[in-house]
Amino acid sequence: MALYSARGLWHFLDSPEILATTSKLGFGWHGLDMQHGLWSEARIISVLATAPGGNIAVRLRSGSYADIGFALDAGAAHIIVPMVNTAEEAREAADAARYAPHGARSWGPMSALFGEPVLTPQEANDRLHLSVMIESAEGLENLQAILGVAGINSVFVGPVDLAMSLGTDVDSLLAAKDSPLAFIAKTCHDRRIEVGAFAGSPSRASAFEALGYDWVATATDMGLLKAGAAQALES
Ligand code: 3PY
Ligand code: MG
Repeated sequence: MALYSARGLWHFLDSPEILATTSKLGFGWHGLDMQHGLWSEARIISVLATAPGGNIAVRLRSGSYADIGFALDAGAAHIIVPMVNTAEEAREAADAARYAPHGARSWGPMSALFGEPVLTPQEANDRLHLSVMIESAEGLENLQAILGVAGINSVFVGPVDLAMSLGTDVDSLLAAKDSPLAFIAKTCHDRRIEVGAFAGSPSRASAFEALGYDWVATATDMGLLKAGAAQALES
């Protein structure tokens, strides 16, 4: 079963209001981007304290123990770790994200401050969805080893970084015969691991879905704002 029921919206702007407004429009999930977007730690904490957690994914700045611990303490149920290039990096992320005996996360049920129930370590481990980003030639090369790491729930592809790393561009990568993007989807599915991708536009979202991707970010808040503004000016 797919992680999310429909296409997602990617948020660069750190706006609880945009999140609240768009969350009523039927997107299947919302990605909050701390790596390239404006989301600060304070904003993530306030949004996770009030927003329904189930369909929010937080893309972290890095896979460091500190960044992973921060987002989970703040109440994130799904974290996306960028640039996971080796099995070792995947193992470090999986370890940081779960409490013993499945990992080495430090106890931090900060969301209890906002009235959320305190999850037991087991409940927190079970609830967590950990996605690792494949977005480099090295990550692609090490895909099988990365997928072999216990505790990785899904893969999220960053096609822009991947294309740059492979010396091509996203549309060529999507259109390529024997595309590495198709290889990633098939390899994940062979191991019963779901695979998502940042698409950034509905047409690219369709292209990813045609390659078998389970969950895609179909648009960005900034993209929609610009497109809407341009359309208003034209008409
Ligand atoms: C990429 O395409 O590299 C991304 O990280 C998308 O945000
Ligand atoms: Mg990237």
